[in-house]
Amino acid sequence: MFNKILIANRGEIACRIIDTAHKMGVRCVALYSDADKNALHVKKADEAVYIGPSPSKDSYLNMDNILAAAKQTGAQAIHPGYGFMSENVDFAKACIDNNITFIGPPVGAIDAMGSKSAAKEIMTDAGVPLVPGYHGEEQDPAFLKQQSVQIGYPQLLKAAYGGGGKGMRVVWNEDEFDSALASTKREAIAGFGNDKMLIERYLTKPRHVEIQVFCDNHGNAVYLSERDCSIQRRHQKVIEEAPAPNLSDETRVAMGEAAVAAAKAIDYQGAGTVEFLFDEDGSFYFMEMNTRLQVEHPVTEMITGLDLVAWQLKIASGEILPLNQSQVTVKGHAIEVRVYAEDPDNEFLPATGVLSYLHQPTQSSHVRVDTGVIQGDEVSSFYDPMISKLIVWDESRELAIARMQRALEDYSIGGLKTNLGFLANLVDAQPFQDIELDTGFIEKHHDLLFAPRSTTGHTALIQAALTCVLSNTAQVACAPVQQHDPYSPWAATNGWRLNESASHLVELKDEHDIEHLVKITVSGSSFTFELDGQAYIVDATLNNDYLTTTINGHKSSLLVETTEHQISLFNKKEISHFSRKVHDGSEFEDHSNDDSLIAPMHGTIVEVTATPGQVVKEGEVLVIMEAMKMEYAISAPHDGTVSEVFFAAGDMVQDGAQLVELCHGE
Ligand code: MV4
Repeated sequence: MFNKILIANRGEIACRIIDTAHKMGVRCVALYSDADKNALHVKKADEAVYIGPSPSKDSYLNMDNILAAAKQTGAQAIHPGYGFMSENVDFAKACIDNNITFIGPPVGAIDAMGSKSAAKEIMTDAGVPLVPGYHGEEQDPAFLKQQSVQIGYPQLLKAAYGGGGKGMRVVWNEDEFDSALASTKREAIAGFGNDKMLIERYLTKPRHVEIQVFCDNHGNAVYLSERDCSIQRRHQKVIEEAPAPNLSDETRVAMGEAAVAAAKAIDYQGAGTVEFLFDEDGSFYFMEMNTRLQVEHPVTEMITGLDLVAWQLKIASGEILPLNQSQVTVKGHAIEVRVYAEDPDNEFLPATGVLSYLHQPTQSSHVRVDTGVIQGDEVSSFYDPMISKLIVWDESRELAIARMQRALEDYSIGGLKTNLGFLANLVDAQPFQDIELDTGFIEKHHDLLFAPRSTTGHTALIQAALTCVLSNTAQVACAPVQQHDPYSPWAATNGWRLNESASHLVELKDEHDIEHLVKITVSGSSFTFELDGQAYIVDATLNNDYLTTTINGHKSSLLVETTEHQISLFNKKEISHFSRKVHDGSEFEDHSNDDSLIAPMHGTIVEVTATPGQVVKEGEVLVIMEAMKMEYAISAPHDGTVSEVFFAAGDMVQDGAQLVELCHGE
């Protein structure tokens, strides 16, 4: 096994590789560009080497700088991750020439899969099923026309050196062929420097099903189940799952064995993915082979319980495969979504900005988040704007979908647009849940997937909820404070009872009778809202009937009116009304540390009624503090004796400061 490897990548995959390498006792060298000098993968690594300016071509694609970094640090091997240099034959060769192990397939295998037509030739010899068509050397247009007529329509013209959906053209009838061939060849020359064409019968509603294969350097090969990646947008995968639903066991085995045959046909070593088109009639056809670890590999890890990066390191250092085919087991169902900084309402335009708020779902054996960013990081335009991969696992697909729905509800990002709402619509969509999967899914269900998650704008909800809370008249989420003096301001049942977590739940109903549960977290003098995966940092003041809010930096004011059960917003011409419900606040009760009464926010101590040695009853007010122009009672969460008091009237306290220590008993 290696002592030290260099990761020639960044972001989540670099972090993910480092995590496994460290578990195996392997030290890691990270690379960073100007934009990544404070990135998470740099912090995680044992060493880090600057490799150039932010643009990829000057850094993560700069072969000389990468190799120089490996030699400078004594890295014995390089893991390319995915993208960047992961399928670059020249880079793989350069590693070998510098006596550095390339953690990936042999150069010959990368080369062989570089051309679609060459790959198909190899697959034909290996008995791997291909879509009926032509992928030969003869490229005379008249000859190709003959082939086109024989294959029939619709058919697909594909550039042999194309990829990711580029250099493809659907031909619906014979009349279209000549012009389609000429234009696709021109595109191929411009895009790939090679206009060799192949022709295939066009499958109109295929699924994309891929097989994970692993081969060692001793002739062993296994497949590790399959993944369905049919739901893509412009050839970018959006959601992936394993195993592929609704496949017969016979099909699974046949695809797996075909994938292994494909890998063996090119003397493959390491992790590979064989992609198939799965037709409506149950047939499957080789599409292409990817000679790298895929972005979506975690769903395979979740159902097999294997660490594929660990397998890569073992195989690259000459070990034999850890399991044979009969030892590979599959349990449950896993789903992955790719969380992106992008705007689904604006053609998924990449979004850039600072992740001013980042709340991820809690990780567990069911929920995994692979990410390369933390709150406060900037998502730049230099690299792929993926924020994270959210992966869930459960015993069945239905349970995994439910897990994903909850995880997406718990995922909130502030500071830039994300696709979280779109992803939530996707997993909620009945056609997805009914396994109506094919590569045209997003186009076909566009309206369903792009429907706003709420008919009411988030701004109005925030303004209404804040009016409700700041007006101090509404029945907001709180439990009534202990009535020790009915005339005291603390007798009011509308203050915020503290030593619970400083969160509030305001339930509003809009004019369309749609209910909205608005969770408000107080931190310092600001409020944080999480609505449909979007987080908002808000400052607000209510002076008489004027509410001024600054929402993610955008300031606005409006007239508001509150009655017993209604909040009205008068925003220029637009008037909106909300009705509200009372919550007892118990859903936010937090007894995690009952003996330490803490300040739930930054504020000033107004009165301390607790004294050391004092025996108190549950609910007895011990401290009164002021914050955001309101006063709050902090009461004893249980009977006990005050053991220590840490502050006095007039003191300023920070959010989370311990105010009183209370012990059980007298
Ligand atoms: C096809 C096809 C239908 N029929 N080939 C897209 C890019 C490359 N992976 C091959 N692709 C396709 N090849 C035949 N004969 C449909 C696609 C295709 C597709 C395939 C997998 C996942 C998403 C896709 C989106 C559009 C088209």
